[in-house]
Amino acid sequence: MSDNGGEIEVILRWIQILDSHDLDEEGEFRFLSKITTAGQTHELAFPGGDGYWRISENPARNIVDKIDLTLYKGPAGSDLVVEISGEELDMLSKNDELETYRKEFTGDPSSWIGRHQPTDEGTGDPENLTDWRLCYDIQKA
Ligand SMILES: [Ca+2]
Ligand SMILES: [Ca+2]
Ligand SMILES: [Ca+2]
Repeated sequence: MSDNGGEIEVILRWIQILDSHDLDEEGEFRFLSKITTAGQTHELAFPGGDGYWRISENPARNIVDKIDLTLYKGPAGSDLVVEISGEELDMLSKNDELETYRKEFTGDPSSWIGRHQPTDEGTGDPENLTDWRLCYDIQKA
């Protein structure tokens, strides 16, 4: 296992829903994160169990803030892949899948440290997906 000697923590801060994928503009969402580093994938389903978050696409209340959920804490390998998928639950039809977020970090792990958010890389910002947005921090653990 490659280990550059440092430990990192990936912490989800907030998500925002741009398209509820539901007729009443309020969807029921659950997410799955897959953090891969040092040859291992760490999965976390949230909010967990049979739970879901009911989130409106109304711009006045479409953000779930202060999530502060640790998706991974441990050694940093030579690269890191952050992948988060989400789905909107439906009773009578197939669930709707949100666009999957995926970002690969390479090089010196110290360059991964910081806030990753939808508003700092202009058009095509990777945290600004077609139907949702997210913000997370990578910190030294
Ligand atoms: Ca739906
Ligand atoms: Ca629904
Ligand atoms: Ca960004």
